[in-house]
Amino acid sequence: ALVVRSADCLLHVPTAEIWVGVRTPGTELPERATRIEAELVARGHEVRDAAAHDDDVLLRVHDPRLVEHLRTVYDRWVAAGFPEEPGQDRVVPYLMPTAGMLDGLPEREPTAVHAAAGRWCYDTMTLVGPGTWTAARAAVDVTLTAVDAVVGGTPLAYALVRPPGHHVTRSAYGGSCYLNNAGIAAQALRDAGHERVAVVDLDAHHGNGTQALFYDRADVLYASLHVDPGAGWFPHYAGFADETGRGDGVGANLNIPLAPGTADAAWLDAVSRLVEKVEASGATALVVSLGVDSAAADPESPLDVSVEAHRAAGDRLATLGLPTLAVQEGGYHLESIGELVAATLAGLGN
Ligand code: SP5
Ligand code: ZN
Repeated sequence: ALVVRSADCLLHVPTAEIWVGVRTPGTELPERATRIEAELVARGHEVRDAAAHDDDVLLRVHDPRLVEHLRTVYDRWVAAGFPEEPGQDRVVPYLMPTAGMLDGLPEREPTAVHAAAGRWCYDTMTLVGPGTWTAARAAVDVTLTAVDAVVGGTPLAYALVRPPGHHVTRSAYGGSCYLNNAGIAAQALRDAGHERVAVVDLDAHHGNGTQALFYDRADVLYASLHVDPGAGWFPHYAGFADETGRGDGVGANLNIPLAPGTADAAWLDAVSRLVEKVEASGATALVVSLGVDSAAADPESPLDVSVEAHRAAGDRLATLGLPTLAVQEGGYHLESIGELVAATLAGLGN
């Protein structure tokens, strides 16, 4: 695979995430990317730096106000005098204006930055620091550079991005994600002339953001396997099997929730069902949301999938014979993240 990367993706350094009110160490760390890159370099993959791209696709996938918020909120936060404690210089929402709170009131933009912090974010785990915007925007450049390669005839490109993206909807970020790289890739492939694009999401968590971006559309299929949100797992409110699309998008969304403890055989059966769905859709290009947090050793999911099964998943997806762009999502076990990604790409490259 052609590997596309950017040093700027390392500038987002989440020192913490706040979960159930407790400040815990960050998990979506820069070392994830350096580990993956080292492994892929060792295996002889060609590595290319991202080229700058304009905001065109980004602003059609996301609400421009979300993009502007992410671009400016850290500086506004600091200018407003937050925070006072050293080492805690991170934007954290304190109030999220839920649909139930607003209850039909006219839409208003809050004056205070500490209120704006919750206007575009739906959890307390996804903090914004000094390098967050630069890294998230660099991930978009990496993704679009990889799209260019695929459109230019490269059969398999891999966007080595962080922060990840599949939890971001049109106007709300969360789940350690800020901008939806895979969604931007799918839209860019559509714009390049692919009439139908499939997104297959292998991350252990449901990609609620990507699903939401394309839920009403027939031209982008979203198909995902993930730990059952009904068993108490993030993102809790999306990822159920009865979510099959809406309006023009009916039938263009497939969720396969898996019980905690699901291991290779059942996981690969689910991969095959995703492959069949893509085949039936008539898609001419494939985006793989390549999270590797289903691995047995991963601290963030209860799935129990081996390195060999990741290779086999790549093999099965490769039988589609489609131009393919793999985009990095989650995966938090630093000791094995490199070999998990390398194994999946080895399968995809067959
Ligand atoms: C891209 C991706 O894989 N996002 C995953 C976000 C889900 N995170 C849920 C975290 C739930 C609690 N984790 C506690 C970890 C304490 N450090
Ligand atoms: Zn995940």
